[in-house]
Amino acid sequence: MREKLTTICGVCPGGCGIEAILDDGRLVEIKPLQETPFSALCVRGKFAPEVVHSPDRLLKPLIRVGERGEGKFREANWDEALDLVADQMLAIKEKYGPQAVMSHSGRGAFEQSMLDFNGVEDSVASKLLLPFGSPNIASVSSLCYVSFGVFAPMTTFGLTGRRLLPDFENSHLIVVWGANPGTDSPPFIYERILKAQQKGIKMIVIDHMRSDIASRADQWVAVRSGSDGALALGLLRVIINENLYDKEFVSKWTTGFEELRDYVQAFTPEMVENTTGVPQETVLALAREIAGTKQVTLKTYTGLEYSNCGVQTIRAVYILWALTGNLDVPGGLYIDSPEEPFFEAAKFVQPEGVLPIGANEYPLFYRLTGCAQFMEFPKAVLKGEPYPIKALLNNGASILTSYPQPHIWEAALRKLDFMLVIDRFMTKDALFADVVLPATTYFENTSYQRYPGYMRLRQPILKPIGQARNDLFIFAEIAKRLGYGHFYPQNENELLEKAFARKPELLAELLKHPEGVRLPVPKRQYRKFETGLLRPDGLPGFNTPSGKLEIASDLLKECGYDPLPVYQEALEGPLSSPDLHPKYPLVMNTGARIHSTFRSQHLNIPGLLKLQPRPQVLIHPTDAADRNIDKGDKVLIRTKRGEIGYYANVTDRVMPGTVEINMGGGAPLQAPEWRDANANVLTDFTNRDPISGFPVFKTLLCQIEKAK
Ligand SMILES: Nc1nc2c(c(=O)[nH]1)N[C@H]1C(S)=C(S)[C@@H](COP(=O)(O)OP(=O)(O)OC[C@H]3O[C@@H](n4cnc5c(=O)[nH]c(N)nc54)[C@H](O)[C@@H]3O)O[C@H]1N2
Ligand SMILES: Nc1nc2c(c(=O)[nH]1)N[C@H]1C(S)=C(S)[C@@H](COP(=O)(O)OP(=O)(O)OC[C@H]3O[C@@H](n4cnc5c(=O)[nH]c(N)nc54)[C@H](O)[C@@H]3O)O[C@H]1N2
Ligand code: SF4
Ligand SMILES: [Mo]
Repeated sequence: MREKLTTICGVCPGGCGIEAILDDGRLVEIKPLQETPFSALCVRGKFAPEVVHSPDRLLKPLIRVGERGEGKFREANWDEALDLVADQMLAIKEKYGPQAVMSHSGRGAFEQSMLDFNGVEDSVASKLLLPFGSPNIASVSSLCYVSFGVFAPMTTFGLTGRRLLPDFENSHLIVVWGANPGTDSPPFIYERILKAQQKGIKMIVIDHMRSDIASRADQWVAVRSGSDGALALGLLRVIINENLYDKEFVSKWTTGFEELRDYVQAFTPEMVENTTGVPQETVLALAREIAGTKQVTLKTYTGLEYSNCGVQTIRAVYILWALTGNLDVPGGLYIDSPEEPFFEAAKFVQPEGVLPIGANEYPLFYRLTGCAQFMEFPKAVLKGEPYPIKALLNNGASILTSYPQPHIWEAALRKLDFMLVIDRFMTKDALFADVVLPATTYFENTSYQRYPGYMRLRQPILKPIGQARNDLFIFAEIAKRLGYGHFYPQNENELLEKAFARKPELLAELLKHPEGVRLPVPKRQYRKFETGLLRPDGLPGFNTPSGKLEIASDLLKECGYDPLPVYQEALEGPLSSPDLHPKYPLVMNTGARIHSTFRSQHLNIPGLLKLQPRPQVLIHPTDAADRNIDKGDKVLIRTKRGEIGYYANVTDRVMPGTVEINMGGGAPLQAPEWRDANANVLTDFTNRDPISGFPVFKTLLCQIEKAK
């Protein structure tokens, strides 16, 4: 029997509104919903049936019987597996204290109700362990999003990046700097940019590579990766020295301008050209264009996060936007009103007396997220510093493909006393787990999804595959066994009841309108720093320690960092490593998104694999010719840290001397070529942004040769 249901795509947290077509209870097709907001379909969405019904799905709880890493498990029932998890956690607490148990949530833990009930705000780390007594809650925020979304905007404007909305529709110039909405799932921003372009709005893209979005731009500014800080400071120098900035704004609303003016003098057009590869004339023209155009908007993201000065670079770019009069104005970077809390989340209280790991090494990270920096996990497990970690609960993450130098992480996982993995598939991490629990796809779950000004209900359209469960109820079961089950909903009715406790009428309306319901949108108010709308005390200004937009940040200073948005040349790079550069002459970037994968995911889905069967390194024709490499050749990529095999994609989309390497490979279910191609074998565990602790995933040095 064929049926059509209106729902939300359940492959990833993108939340795209779709129509699902089922045949005898099997999902056979999904299509974007027509004429409702937030209805899109990314390339991967079309393959939803293959993901959901993949023969590789985990079907039952598993308990390890072999050695760690060996992959020998026996099937267990849910109660046995969950009891074992709780018993092991309590035994470790008894022996070492609660802080010895750590959690890590990844890119598979972003479902809306998961985030809401886990008390997650800006750092995505589930708070399950706080009532247990451990402060060691961590997440992929240890290497994604918070540099751009929390640290840079909080230290500059006193608000989070979630509230900084590019106003594409009303702008006269769109600058995309270190983001590629063209490959991103979900494709909502991409659609908005394309529509704005159709209206004739100009777009400039600043990227080390001619990405999808760069190829559609009016101008592509090719910058050496990791050197954007110097470019931003160089633009600021032109704008300041040529008096092109908003003087009234500067004098009334900022601190640290004088110091900035002195600091940027070193960033002359010549210096910027030598540092970034952007020609002097382009630096001058770009500065004058941004300052001379009214209503310039900005889209940026991870492209600026992974250098030795990621947080400071993003700050420099934000400051550039503010000084040119583009903050909180129509067509600029709009400051959204804070979201009204949707429902009363459980009150998770930070345990007293013990700091999470990484709090001393990364004080700003701890101060602004309250979480552990997971990059410090191996040290805590392997060396017991600052104290031993003995157990890890890992949900929706693939640590061994995502973090730099997997052998270090593997050693740590091997040494644990207990490890839990919750996933939809058997990951490499799971091979080291004591207990593996099967998670549903969101097609199998009851939930809801909020969008700006819109809301949808997620109604299950399929029975759970095998014995898979919604992650949230797995958390609820663990919490129940630890004595605080009331923090989580224990069944689907309770989930909706609790989530909509403040808005039962909205739930009733959503049940009538599965395609979605519009929410009231507050009227836009601009230049809110003038009217007291940015501060809780209602005074004009910004919600920072000084009350001003902090070009020189008090918070950074207090945490021991330079208060100005200073540039730091890459610690490993063509300008700073005369010893390494001759042997490793190519600048290596990793991890620009591709359509067919989501980080390590979907490299076992035949339809998606067909789109790009092999892991690629993008290399310029001249560099390829120098090495006798042709398109499709197998090549070896080598860094100081390791060597792996990839396939050459010879293309002028990358600049000469630069390569871009796909990430996500390195897990057991993947196609063999990908399974052996873990980009993080090449990256560096110790080379980090000192503020965020994020690893430097771009701008490292490598050599490439044709494989024998
Ligand atoms: N070299 C290099 N490394 C990088 C990056 C880079 O650019 N270069 N990018 C970094 C970035 S931005 C990120 S975010 C991290 C990604 O880091 P991860 O969080 O490890 O992301 P994924 O590889 O997507 O792994 C997510 C896992 O969650 C599982 N999953 C999916 N949905 C669900 C669900 O509903 N429930 C459960 N329980 N599991 C689910 C998937 O099967 C998969 O195993 O990688 C980082 N690593
Ligand atoms: N299909 C798909 N969608 C995804 C993901 C996925 O794996 N697949 N991952 C999701 C995740 S985890 C995240 S965090 C978001 C990220 O979303 P984005 O930040 O938009 O990520 P990318 O698409 O990699 O775009 C980053 C761009 O920055 C450029 N870049 C890299 N280094 C530099 C640099 O030093 N300077 C400049 N100027 N540019 C640089 C890259 O070439 C690339 O074009 O995407 C999400 N969406
Ligand atoms: S971004 Fe793609 S996979 Fe994710 S929800 Fe949307 S259509 Fe589905
Ligand atoms: Mo990410």
